[in-house]
Formats: sequence, C-alpha cells, structure tokens
Amino acid sequence: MKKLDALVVGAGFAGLYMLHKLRQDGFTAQVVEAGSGVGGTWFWNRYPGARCDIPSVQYSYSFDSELEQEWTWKERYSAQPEILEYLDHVADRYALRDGILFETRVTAAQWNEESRRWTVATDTGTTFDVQHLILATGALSDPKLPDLPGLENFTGPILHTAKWDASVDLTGKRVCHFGIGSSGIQTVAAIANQVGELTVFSRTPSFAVPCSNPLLSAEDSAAAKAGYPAMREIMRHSALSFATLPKSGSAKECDPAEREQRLEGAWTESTFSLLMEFDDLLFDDESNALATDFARRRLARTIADPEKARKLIPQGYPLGSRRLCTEIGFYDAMNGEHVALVDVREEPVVQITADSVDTAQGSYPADAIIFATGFDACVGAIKAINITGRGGQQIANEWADGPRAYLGLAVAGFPNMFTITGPGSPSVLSNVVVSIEQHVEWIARCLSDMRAQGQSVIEADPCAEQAWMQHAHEVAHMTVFPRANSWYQGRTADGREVFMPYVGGVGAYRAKCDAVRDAGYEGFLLG
Ligand code: FAD
Ligand code: N01
Repeated sequence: MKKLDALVVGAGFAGLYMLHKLRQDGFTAQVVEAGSGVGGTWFWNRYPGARCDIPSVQYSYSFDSELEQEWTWKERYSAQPEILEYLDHVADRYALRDGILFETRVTAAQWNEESRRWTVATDTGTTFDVQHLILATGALSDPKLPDLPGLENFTGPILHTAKWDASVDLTGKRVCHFGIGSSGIQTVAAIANQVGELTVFSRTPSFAVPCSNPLLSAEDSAAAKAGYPAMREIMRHSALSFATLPKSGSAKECDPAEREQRLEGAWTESTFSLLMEFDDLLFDDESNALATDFARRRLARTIADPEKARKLIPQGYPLGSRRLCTEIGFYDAMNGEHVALVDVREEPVVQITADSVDTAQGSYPADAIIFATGFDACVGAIKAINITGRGGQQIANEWADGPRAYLGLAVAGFPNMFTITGPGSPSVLSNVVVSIEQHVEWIARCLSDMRAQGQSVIEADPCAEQAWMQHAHEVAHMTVFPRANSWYQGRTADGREVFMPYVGGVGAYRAKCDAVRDAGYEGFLLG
C-alpha cells in the first residue's frame, strides 16, 4: 500500500494544479485518473463543436505569469483540442505526469479512526494509505444517459457527448440526437451538414446567444498578455469571476427604447453580456421578465419555421436561471429541411428498436444515436465512490437528501477530505478555473498550516456546515436561479429542491474563505 500525504482524484484543471501545488509545498502526493490522459472535461468531451464559452484568456490558469506569457490562445473561445493541448502542455511543463496514475478509477475510500488516515481502493487493485483525500472529480464529469425503453436493442453506435468516440463516422447517416443544452447545441450545429438526416429530440429548450469567435491576432494576444495581472485581479474578486463587470442600473427603470437598444447590443457582444447588461437581471423578477421577453422575441426572429420556433423558444423559466448557452450556427442548422425537431414533452419516446426511435406519433429511422443529455452534476462523481467516513457513515447516504458541505470544501463526518469546487461553492456559477485555483490554494495553505501547527486532522463542524448550507439556500432564493428546473438543483428523497452551487458571488466567497482561515479555520474542528 502506497503511503502519501495526499491523494488527489482527477487530472483535470483542478487535479493538475493541486498536484503541482502540493509538490511545491513539499507534500508527497499522487493523482489517480480514470482516463488515459490529463484534461478531465477537455479529455472526455471530444464531441464536434465542443468549445468553452468564457474567453480563453480568462478560462486558463493564472498561477504562473510565465505560463501566461508563453501560451498564445488562437481564438477568443477555444475549441476542445486547443484546451486539451494547453492542459497537456501544463502537465509537461510542470513535470506532473509521473505523479498521475492513469486508467485507474478510485472505487472506495475508508476513514480509519485509529490511524486517522484514509485507505483508498482502486479498480486496478492499487491501494493507498493517505492522510488527506482531495476530490478533484469535477462537477460535470458523470455523464447521464436517459432510461429509454429498448435502448439495448439498438444496433448502431450510441454516443454520449462526454464519452465521444471519434472513430464513429456520421457522414450521410440518419442520426437521432437527444438534448439541446450547451453540449447538444454545439453538437447539432457541428454535425448538421455532415449527416444525412437529423432528428433532434428536445425536452427543455435553452436560450442561446450568438457566439462571436474571432481568431486572435498578434496584437490581441500582446494586449491580453500585457493585461493579465490587472484582469486576473478583477476576475478573482468580482461576483461572476469574469473580466467584465455587470453594468449598473435596473432594466425595469430604464427607458423602454434605450433598454431594447442595450439588450440588442448585448445579444451579440459576448456569451454572458446579456445577463450583465443590467445589474438586477438575476435578482429582480420584473427586470428579468423584460429581458426574458426580449430574448424570446429575438429568437423568434432567428428561427424561420414557426413550428420549430414554438418548440425551440423557451417558456416557463426566467432567462439565466438555466445555463445560458452560446451558439455558432445552431439555429441555422435547425432551420435546415433535413433537420426535424421532436419535443418529447408532447411526443414521448415509447421505444427504441434496432434502427429507429419510436414515439406515440411516429417512427424516426436511426443509424446512430447521440445523447447530449448532461451529467449527474455536482455530486455524481463523488457519490460514485464508496466513501466511508467517521462512524461508518457513507457519502452517498449522507447526500441522499441533497449534498451538504461547509463552504463546498469539506463535509462533516469526513475528516481530512476536501472537495474542489464542491456543492456549496460558486463552482459552476463561475469561471470554473478561477474557482479551482482559489480552492487549490486554500487547501494547500490549510495543509501547510496544519503541518506547521502539528495538527493531523481537520473536519467541518456540523453546526458551521448547517449554517453555511442555510446561508447558501437563502442567497439562492434571493435570485431567479431556483425558479427553473435545472441541473443546478439537487433533489431530496421527498422531492424538495436543493440549489447546489453557491450564488453569493466569487469575490464574496473568496473573502469568506480567507476570513475563515485567518480566524484559525473557524467552523472546522482541528486536532
Ligand atoms: P474535470 O475536468 O471534470 O476532471 C475531473 C476528472 O476526474 C475527470 O477526468 C474524471 O475522469 C476524473 N474522475 C472522476 N471520478 C474519478 C474516480 N473515481 N477515479 C478516478 N478519476 C476520476 N467551465 C467554465 O468555466 N467555462 C467553460 O467555458 C466551460 N465549458 C465547458 C464545456 C463542457 C463541454 C463541459 C462538460 C464543461 C465545461 N465547463 C466550463 C465546466 C468544466 O467542467 C470546468 O471548467 C473544468 O474543466 C472542471 O475541471 P475539474 O478538474 O474540476 O474537473
Ligand atoms: O447538459 P445539460 P450539457 N429526451 O444538462 C435534455 C457545461 N457545458 O452537457 O433539462 C430529450 O445542460 C435535458 O432536458 P431537461 C455547461 O455548464 C458548457 O448540455 O432534463 N432531452 C437538457 O436540455 C452546461 O450547462 C459548454 O428537461 C433530454 C439536455 O438534455 C453543462 O456543461 C458546452 C432527455 C442536457 O443539457 C451541461 O451541459 C457544454 C430526454 N430523454 C457543456 N434527457 C460551453 O459552451 C435529458 N434531456 C462552455
């Protein structure tokens, strides 16, 4: 059994930086990664059209100015291959690969009361005896397949966007595609002209704004590199961790003609400009309703076929309460004559046969099926590990009624276990790389402080955890977010919703974490 100070699960943005930081700070550490390479999200999500929706100069590490200066992004929003290339470069640059065990899945972790250490098991039989268990398992890393009757009878390839098999050639094929969230919108746009026939099965349509994605010129890159220090500082302390801040002013108090003009400008500016055009859009129902109405009218102008428009224009939830999507050619693709749209709420799937998807109203021939049906978000990858904490309590049981965690960093009853971008932290409601860096640095500092003070165990105090979850719940309900059925929500056994990410803002959250540390890890029990 290998003995280490820390075991890190996952080699995405979070796991790579965590390993580097632990090594820098003199800890023995190892990463275990299920995939055969580094990159996490950007290793697995190889579907056509996959790209980020936060400018790459912002969606990248800030911890080393030399890395910032030597890496030149090619486009404003990079596609998956370029982001993966960047993360491969990071792994090589900081010589991280020899600390990563690939193609190995952590299956179980058991807290040992006597040794006050974790025993960690993997699917290859390798085991570890570690003081700290750090879960860098990703909030969007556990893909979900819908439970469709007869799926096992389908004879063609079945693809999930997050487990894409690039060897499948879709050229000229009849493809049935499920889901039009961020992944589905990108996939449909990218394959529409390649396939023979495309039938898109949607359930909840998304708001998607056009993505303007110019190549970055030498001047653009030079300006970005010169501006990194100031830009990163704004991002670390702003609410959404973007380089631009929401514009002040209320939508409902704005003159209607001016409001329309501003929203129109924001529509094409950048992914999240629409939500930041007024600073009350995510908090004030009336202001949000005005922007939601604008977005619906804007989409009606974009989608030519009125029947497709009826099915594609979101109804029944506020703009921004589900992840705002970005599109390059999605609505154009949907306008195509060889592209059909089925709303499964009106026309449920009754069965899948060897070569078709059948609904109550018709049969849609299929040579291949694509699922862009998302993830068991925020908790799936953690619950999939059989984690047994103090007194035999298991994380899957403890979180059956929705996740609980102190600051999204630690869970009461699970000593010396940290989650990076865990539930209760801003995570998926932020530029995730900013949130990852903040968590990695906080955890590394915590471990160093413990070492300096001769402490071997840290655990979230259940009272502090409860208070944080209550605070997170209250803040979420001051916004429009909980008013949509979305993957941001966990669900308790009795059907209550638990909003999982922390909505209170990245800057405020960082300040809280720093204050907790400066007060001697307030809300944690140390021993
Ligand atoms: P991940 O990248 O998910 O890595 C987790 C790793 O842990 C995975 O490789 C997984 O294999 C491994 N793992 C999990 N469980 C185990 C186990 N039991 N044993 C071994 N290994 C395990 N965020 C943004 O801020 N901006 C964007 O533009 C953006 N675009 C996105 C696009 C897509 C298609 C998706 C799916 C997500 C996007 N995200 C975006 C969110 C994205 O997940 C994060 O930005 C970030 O990449 C997460 O990094 P991570 O290291 O925390 O987790
Ligand atoms: O997953 P999703 P995703 N029949 O859950 C539908 C990030 N990301 O992979 O909501 C038909 O958003 C489901 O409907 P419903 C980003 O954070 C970013 O697209 O369950 N449809 C939903 O509409 C994003 O939010 C980028 O009613 C079915 C869709 O499938 C997150 O990852 C790119 C269905 C799934 O959408 C997840 O995005 C990609 C069924 N049986 C991902 N079952 C960027 O651009 C489910 N659906 C940065």
